[in-house]
Amino acid sequence: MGDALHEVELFRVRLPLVTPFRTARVTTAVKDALLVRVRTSAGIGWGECTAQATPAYEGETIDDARLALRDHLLPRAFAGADLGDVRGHTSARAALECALIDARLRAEGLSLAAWLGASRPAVDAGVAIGLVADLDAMRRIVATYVEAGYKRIKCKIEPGHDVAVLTAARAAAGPEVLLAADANGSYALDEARRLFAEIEEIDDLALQCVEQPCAPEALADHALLVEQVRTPICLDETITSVAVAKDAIVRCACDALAIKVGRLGIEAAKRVHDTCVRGAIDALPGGMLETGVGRAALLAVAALPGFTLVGDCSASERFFGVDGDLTAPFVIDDGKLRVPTGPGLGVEPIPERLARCTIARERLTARR
Ligand code: OSB
Ligand code: MG
Repeated sequence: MGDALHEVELFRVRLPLVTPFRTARVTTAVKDALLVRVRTSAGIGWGECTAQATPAYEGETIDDARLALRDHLLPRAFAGADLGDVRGHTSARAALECALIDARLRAEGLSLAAWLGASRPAVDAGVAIGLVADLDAMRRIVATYVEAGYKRIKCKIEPGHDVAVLTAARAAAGPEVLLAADANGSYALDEARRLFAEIEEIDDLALQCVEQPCAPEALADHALLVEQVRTPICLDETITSVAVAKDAIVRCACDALAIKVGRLGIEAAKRVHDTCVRGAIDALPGGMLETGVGRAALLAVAALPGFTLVGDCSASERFFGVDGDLTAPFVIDDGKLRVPTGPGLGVEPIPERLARCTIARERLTARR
């Protein structure tokens, strides 16, 4: 961004979740995040590191991200040096990038969405539902979200808990709502083939897509599935960089991409979006259980025109309860979430909430 970086504060926050969120790989009972607050020559900016507490979804954890920031990324950033010689640690880097962009755009009075050239005033709301043992309970949850106006319901699935989950969700959701499945890479290729054979036999299931059926590195397996099944395949975990996104597209390993701004960073997310547009590949905005800080960045990016599919943009209440988010809550209105219009992210943590949720805090400067 060109601005001199003076000081960084890292806030490790912990927010209670309204209900535990179970995927094929991990159950999240409380939401941990690392907020990055920068002070630059332009002013103050915020970013959220969306790495999770455990390495079940991606290798990089919150603790990894903190050390990568403290020991590698921030010393370079304080020195005004390029970050290009640090490999990986994309979530740590993304949080810092977001905070620097936020500070710059606040100084310019420009919203992140406007800066990105994203002009949708609001984004269609979609919600993710964790695995629940009791299908009757799941039907009630689905009905609640449909009632709230969500346009897309994404059900977590795993081998052994898939077809019944999706059938119950479709029955509760009715025919209008988009229904998707997210396997979080939990199927071997032959298991995935059986899954698609079964779901494609059920009339009216009409899945929008299945997210990440096989392992993140299994590009060849996903390419086979794209060739052999009718249901659209969406890659999530696989998409760690612009180059990998291009690779997945040229190898025909996906019909759609879930673009995670928290993981890729704002500029790379925009570039993956542009790659999807050029390659005529569908894209959806992917969530990471963000607090309001990360959710603001997610919505600004999701306002870009190449997001052709409804993704994971849900209201603050979904995960944190009515007044549980760190920022003023994002609310669902007529099936949509408004894209912030204020300068930068357009939101910031409410000081008392932040203080209440912070479990560790450290201040880093150029001289340590
Ligand atoms: O696989 O899409 C995923 C949450 C954390 C990490 C990975 C994923 C998810 C979700 C929730 O599915 C999406 C959301 O934030 O609504
Ligand atoms: Mg996913």
